[in-house]
Amino acid sequence: MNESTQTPMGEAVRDAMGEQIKHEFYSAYVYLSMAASFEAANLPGFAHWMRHQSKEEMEHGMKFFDFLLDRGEPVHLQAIDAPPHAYRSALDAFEQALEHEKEITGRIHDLYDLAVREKDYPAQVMLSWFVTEQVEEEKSATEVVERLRLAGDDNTALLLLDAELARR
Ligand code: OFO
Repeated sequence: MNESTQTPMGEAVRDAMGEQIKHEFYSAYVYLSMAASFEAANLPGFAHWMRHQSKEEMEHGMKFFDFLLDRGEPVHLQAIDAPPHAYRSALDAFEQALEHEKEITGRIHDLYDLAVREKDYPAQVMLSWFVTEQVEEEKSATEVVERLRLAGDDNTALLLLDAELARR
């Protein structure tokens, strides 16, 4: 292939974005694993929420993938770790989901810091979408965690919440 004629990205930002593709697809795996666990537990609404989330994560990964290609940079995909697959309860799964989102928020903020330090303005603009998105991601996981805590051991409340999440 011809060499790119575009303004090159700094190596640090390029490598960190390449790494973030892996984290986003790992997130997709985490949610897909949770979806399987909810399907097995006969909670299709929670499973639907997780499948939807998993698809969103793949879209996040593709945003980084396309951004690197749009900048004329190479993409070297990395191995994705296996996700956890055992959850004690719906609450346990959603608490893990929330913790995972907080970790991703930290990674996005680190990436943004790096783009600022490297004076990569297009990367800053692109990453600002992710900064906003992480607020939404933490909010939607927190909402379910809090409602599961309210439901406690009440299976009727759990099934009502399952029916509600099926409409996501
Ligand atoms: Fe859940 O936002 Fe991407 O990883």
